[in-house]
Amino acid sequence: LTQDNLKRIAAYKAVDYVQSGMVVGLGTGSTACHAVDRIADLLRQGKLSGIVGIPTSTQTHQQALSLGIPLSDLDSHPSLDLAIDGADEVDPYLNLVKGRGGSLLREKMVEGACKKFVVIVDESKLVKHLGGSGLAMPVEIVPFCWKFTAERLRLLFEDAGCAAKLRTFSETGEPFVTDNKNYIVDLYFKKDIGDLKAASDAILRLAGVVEHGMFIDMATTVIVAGKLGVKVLNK
Ligand code: DER
Repeated sequence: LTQDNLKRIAAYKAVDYVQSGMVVGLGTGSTACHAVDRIADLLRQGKLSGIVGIPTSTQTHQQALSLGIPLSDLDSHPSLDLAIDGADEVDPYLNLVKGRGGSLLREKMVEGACKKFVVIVDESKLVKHLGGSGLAMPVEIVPFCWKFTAERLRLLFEDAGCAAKLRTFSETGEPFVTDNKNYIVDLYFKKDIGDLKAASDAILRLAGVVEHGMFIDMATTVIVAGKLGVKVLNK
């Protein structure tokens, strides 16, 4: 069972939650991609109908468009029935790190507007606590004086041994630019950042910050596909 097979298994299970007539948030990333494919399949087979998709990135918008899924946006549908998306990390309280694909702002807007938020992961994403695995904690910031904002973010978590790095394209060194024309600073922690809510508030208080990749208390269900089978974790 490859990791991609596990992602597909979790994604297909999540699509069982989609009922005809629903307004569905369509996530971004390699796991969510399978869920979008599956929804399109069921629409084509006539097993689902009347679905309206709300994409969380231009990438997902393109995929869904090419598959013929009817699309709309939050302006037309401010409240969604369900959203399905992947995650980079899931802690035991179903808090998430998202955004290593760079779509965290639109994901958080869409997933914050839905009644049920179903997260789909392979078991490698499960962690004891967020940000502890030494992998990136993404923060979307405005490009204006990004060094100033990156340094203020680093200082916030100096005690946790934080490094702040502007996300760039490896080949060119050019800054990564989000769908919203912003930059991303990735934070790397050597030690646990402790209270997530306090960390979130501190980050969002910085004027140059747009949003961060901690999705606290947002997931209602997490579907975990592992070698020994699929687990459904509910809030
Ligand atoms: O960037 C994102 O927010 C993605 O949803 C990420 O969290 C999961 O991407 P993956 O399914 O490709 O691992």
